[in-house]
This record gives sequence, C-alpha cells and structure tokens, in this order.
Amino acid sequence: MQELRDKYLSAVADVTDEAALEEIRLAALGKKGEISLKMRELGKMTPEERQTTGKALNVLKDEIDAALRAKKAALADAALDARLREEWLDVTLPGRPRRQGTIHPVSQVMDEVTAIFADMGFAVAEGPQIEDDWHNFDALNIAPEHPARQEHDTFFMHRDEGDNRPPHVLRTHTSPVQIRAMLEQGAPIRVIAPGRVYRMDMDQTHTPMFHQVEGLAIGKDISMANLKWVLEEFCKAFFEVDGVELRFRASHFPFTEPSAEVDIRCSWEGGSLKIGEGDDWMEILGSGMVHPKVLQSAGIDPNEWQGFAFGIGIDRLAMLKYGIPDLRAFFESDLRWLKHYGFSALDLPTVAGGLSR
Ligand code: 2U9
Repeated sequence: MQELRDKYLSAVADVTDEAALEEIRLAALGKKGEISLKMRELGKMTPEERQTTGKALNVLKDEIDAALRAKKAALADAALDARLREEWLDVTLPGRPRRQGTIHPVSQVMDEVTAIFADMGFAVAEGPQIEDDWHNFDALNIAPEHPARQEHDTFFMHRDEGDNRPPHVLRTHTSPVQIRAMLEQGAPIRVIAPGRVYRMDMDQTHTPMFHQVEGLAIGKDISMANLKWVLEEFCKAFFEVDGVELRFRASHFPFTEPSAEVDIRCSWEGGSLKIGEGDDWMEILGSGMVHPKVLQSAGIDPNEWQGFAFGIGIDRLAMLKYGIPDLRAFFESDLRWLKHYGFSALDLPTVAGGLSR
C-alpha cells in the first residue's frame, strides 16, 4: 500500500502536462487501474481483512484523487501564467490614428446650392437616372433628329432582339425629373432637380458622368425678370459676394423660348478669380422661359401658366469656387488636391478672397 502511495504521488508530483496527468489517473483510478483492481480483490478476502484493506484502499484512493485534482489546477494556473507572460499588451502604446473622411466637393457644392434655393422656396425633386426616351427627349421638345438623340451623344440601354420599343437612356439632363414633378403636382410649382447626368463626352473639360442642378418655377405671371433676380441672389449667396452683375446672351434650347446663356462679371487678374468685379465675363449657366410645348407635355395649360427654367453644371461650379484645376481630379482617384486643401470646403478661402486659376 505504501509502495502504491509513493509510486502515484511521486508520479503526480513529477508530471508537467495535463495529458500525462490523465494517464496517471487512468493507471491508478481508471476502470482497469491498479487501485480499482485492488478494490475488486476485496471480495476474496475475509471480512476482517476486507475491512482494514478496504479502508486503507479508500484512503489511498481519496489521497491520489486529491493530488490529481490539485496538480490539474496547478498545471492550468501555470499554463495561464505562461500565456499572460507571452500575450501581453502594452496599454501605454498610442492609439492607431483613424483616417477622417471628407465630403466630396461636388456633394458639398450640391448641398450649398440646394440650401440657397431652398431659402427661395424651391423644393428638391428627384427621379430615375435611367429614363425612357419620352421623359428625357420628347416631353422636352427635343426632336427625333436632334443631335442629342444620336448614338454617339447618349448612352442607350440594351433592348432584346425583336423588341422594337425605343430603348431607355441614361438621362442626359435632370429635366425629366421636372417633367415628372409637373405631371404629379401640376402648377404652380417651384422645384430644383440636382443629380447625376450622362453624356458620351470625355476630354479635359468633359466627363461621361457629371452633375447638374436644374430649376423650374411655374406660376400665373412668372417672367424673365423673376429669373434674373433668382439667379442674382443665387450667385451672391454661392460666391459669397455683396453684388454681382449678370449678362443674358440670347441662345437656343429646344425646351425654353426665349433662351439665354448667363455670364457673370469677373476678373482673372494675377491668375486669381474674383466674382462681381473686373472686365471679364464668365458663362455660368443656361436658362429661359419654359417652352409652351413642354408645359403641354407635362399636363400644364400654357395659356394659363408660364415660368422659367435654368440649368447649372455643378462640377464646374465646384472647380470655380474651390480652385480645382482639372475635372479629372474628381474622377481619377486623384486625392492630391483634396489633401492639399484638407477638404472641408467650408474652412477654405472662397473666390471672394481670390483663388489661383
Ligand atoms: C424643364 C424645362 C426646361 C433647363 C435648362 C439649360 C438651359 C442649360 C446646361 C447648363 C450647363 C446644361 O450642365 S450643363 O451643361 N443647361 O443650358 N438648362 S434651360 O430647362 C428646362 C428644364 C426642365 C421641364
């Protein structure tokens, strides 16, 4: 008995891992373990022998069991200590810097423009970027032979062979949004339609996708005088100057009559753009009185209602306000200038203070 005790207690004391400890447990206390076999032999003994040997075996069994449990706990503690020593964390290290996102200048300008027109009572209208040809062209008095409807100017969607309906298009302007707004709401109406538009064009000053904001105001006696005031107020607020001078040049668009391109007085002295002063003129938008045929298509009686519309290219506006030299800065993941300006645009000097060309 003493031999068994010494054998197992010293084995438990010497063991260094949990698997070996389990082997010792099986060898001593398992079904076929040495102590268990000895227990089975009790049946062959006399009652006196059985009582003394049985008692001694039970004491031994409890002692070995207690030693196994204590060792198991000690090994687990040691393993945890080792892990804690190895997998330590230096909580005094400085945190990793988080990159801060920035608002894209086009989005920024879109928000600025929307806020200015909202102050003048214009609601924002939205519509699909994939349009049918009626909303994009016919309703806007754009004739079937107009160059905009040719394959090389507009992105046409695919139609299955044998499907002879006119194909849908990627909208070439946001004007169809206003057609939809008039059809839904009728007159009077005052909306702007900001959003993406698509034309098959790509060079230094054109990209196949760009952004517009168009405006529309229809009432009983809305005139070009109202248009001029609205545009002047817009330019003063957008370019942050007290006074602006606008010049209306006669033009032609199928959807307005009369039509005018609008220039703003400016100066480019010393490579710096200043709005509202100087001897130069810069074209900033197109506009006109909505063509009676367009009102008719949109379900509004042109004998009762009239109004103005205008269209502004947002990307160019952003470039002018924030001194961005090349449109491709927006589209070729060239973030150098964004970094250069640390763009939050609201913190930047504006054209009023003068910017590099
Ligand atoms: C409706 C009726 C008329 C919107 C207009 C322009 C003139 C115009 C250009 C400015 C720069 C497009 O992005 S750009 O290249 N736009 O010159 N847009 S009048 O006329 C409308 C719109 C909607 C129902």
